[in-house]
Amino acid sequence: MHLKIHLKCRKYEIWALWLFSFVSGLVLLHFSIALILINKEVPQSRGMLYPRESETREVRSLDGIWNFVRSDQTNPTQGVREEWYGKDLSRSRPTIPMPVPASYNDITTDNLRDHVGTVWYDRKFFAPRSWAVDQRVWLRFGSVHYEAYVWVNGQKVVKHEIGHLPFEAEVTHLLNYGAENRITVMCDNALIQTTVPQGRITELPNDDGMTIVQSYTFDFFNYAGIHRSVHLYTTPKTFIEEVVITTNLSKDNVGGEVIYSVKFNGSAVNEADNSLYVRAQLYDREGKLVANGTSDEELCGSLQVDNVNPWWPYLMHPEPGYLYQLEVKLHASNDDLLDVYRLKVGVRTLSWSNATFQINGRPVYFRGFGRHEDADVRGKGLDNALMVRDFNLLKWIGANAYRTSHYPYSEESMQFADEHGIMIVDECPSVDAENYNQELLGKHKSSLEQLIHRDRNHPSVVMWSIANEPRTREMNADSYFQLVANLTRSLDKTRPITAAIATPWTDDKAGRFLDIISFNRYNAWYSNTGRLDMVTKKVVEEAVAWNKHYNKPVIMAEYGADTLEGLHLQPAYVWSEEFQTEVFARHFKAFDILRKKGWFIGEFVWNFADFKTAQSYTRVGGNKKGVFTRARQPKASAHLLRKRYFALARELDDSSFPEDLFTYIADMGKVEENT
Ligand code: BDP
Repeated sequence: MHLKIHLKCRKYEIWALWLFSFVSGLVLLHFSIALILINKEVPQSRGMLYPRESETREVRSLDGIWNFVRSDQTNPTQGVREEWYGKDLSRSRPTIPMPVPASYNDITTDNLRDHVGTVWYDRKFFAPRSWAVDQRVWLRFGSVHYEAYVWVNGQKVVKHEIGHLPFEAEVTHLLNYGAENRITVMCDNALIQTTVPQGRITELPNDDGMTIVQSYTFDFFNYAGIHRSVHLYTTPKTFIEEVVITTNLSKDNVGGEVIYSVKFNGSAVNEADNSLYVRAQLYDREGKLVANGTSDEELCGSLQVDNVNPWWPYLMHPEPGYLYQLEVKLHASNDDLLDVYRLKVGVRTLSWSNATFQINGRPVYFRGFGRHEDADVRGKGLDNALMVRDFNLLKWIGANAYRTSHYPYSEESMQFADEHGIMIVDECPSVDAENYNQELLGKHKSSLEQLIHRDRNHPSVVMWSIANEPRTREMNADSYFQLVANLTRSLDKTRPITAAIATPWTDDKAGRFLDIISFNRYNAWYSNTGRLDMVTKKVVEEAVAWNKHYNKPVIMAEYGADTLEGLHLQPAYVWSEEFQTEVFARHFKAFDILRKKGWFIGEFVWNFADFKTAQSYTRVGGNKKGVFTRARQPKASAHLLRKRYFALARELDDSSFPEDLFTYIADMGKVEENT
């Protein structure tokens, strides 16, 4: 019912908003002057444990080639009104094959790339007969961008708004067991002033009449579709719904503690029966049992680990990314085993002050990247080959961290970061936020609630980023960010909060609500273009000013220069490989001055790799600020950055240089002797 009402509203909303959105910015701006933002509760996520097989659970992938239809841009709700979900899509419209997971934009040769509005997917699958008995079946999406409506066998199942985040629903009662089933998904990519991130839809005259155009201020392509894996999985009737982990270390890092809290769900269990319990067992990398215990009545407990192997970041320890396996067994009061779920756990502590950020009691200096989930053809679709290649490059270059700019990355990549000791600044999908309004605030908070719910157990996640480049000088930015930061803190007190800010510190109204200040600045690129002699001092001055103003640790979260691989110009000139290299070197000088001050705790290059953007005359095939090309090959600057990051690792973390870091030039001993 709710779905229908929503869709009906959307019919008008789409037309109303699409036709009048060009004035909506103005209207919202006017309203916002008088608007008082109210702190409303956000819906709480439930469940959503990553699908894993166990002796009580089965997992099946629905990835593959689905059938696909694009709606008429001027009639985005037609499929809903005509109930396309009630039968095979191919009976309503001619379908084309579409891979899942993938963005749909770059798959075909026509202008599907710039389609605005709804598209439809469907496919068939079998539900085995064995699933009919005594269990539940769940349908889970890793992410669909931006908004998804899902039907199974013509029955509505779930609706989810905000891309890059998982959602799921129980489908036990909707499946035909031992028979074929159909899943249908409608996906809407429209971004308006109350979506996260924001965008605008306008109607513009073209050569044949009118056309609908999506625009946005953020600098990456609004790829859309079923971006991550689709799973069916089973659980027992009474099952483990959530596991929350926190960890502690003794002062000398020898004793570890894993504190767990489990939630179960299950109507089969008598409400009054509070003698359900959890057995928790912790295994080390070799599979040896190192701790075990039984929960209290609330299903909480803690495990003590002697001679613990703490989770350390890459290059900070010879064995980075150490993970234990926690086995959680839910038992009935008569000791019957109800459900088993296993997850990886890293034991580490975080602490921060106005001058430092520490992991396991040791100060951290971040050296890393802003990144994107982006690749040729598949867009933002999950791609294991790309993910593994990217982690190889991160390790090759000596980075210890990245920010998930500008939205949550795949769960698979978060698990990979845990395993490889790469620290994550975990960012929600708010980018370039402006025209602050109540609806936007609700969704922004919800995006953080969902993100924290999803990622709270990852040792790699060391910080929450609550926004990228919000317009923090605007009216209401202070109350807006106070509410967003308060919610984040209330959901997780174990990690600090940051936001990447580009508003000059003099005008900023959000920094005081953060624990760590991150700033983005493009000296010699967007300001004083080409002036390599106007970088170092400016970076030092700005970082010092942020620190003085807020008395908090400071990170430079973005700096860089667009670079066309293969373009060489000496002396250095914008867009050339020489220029990017020089821009980096001028920043390194600033960072080294800043590092001595103590409170400067990290440098993040923009960007790890070239990526696609909307079409514009400032972007040649996309944003070219990558240290790697879009095909993940190094530009000249990558070799310089590698030397810097390993030099930092040696100085700060006592790690050694890789053998191939320096190319042989001459016998340096002899050269030095002769000078
Ligand atoms: C920054 C944004 C980032 C852009 C970058 C750029 O945070 O998303 O891609 O500028 O213009 O302002 O390259």
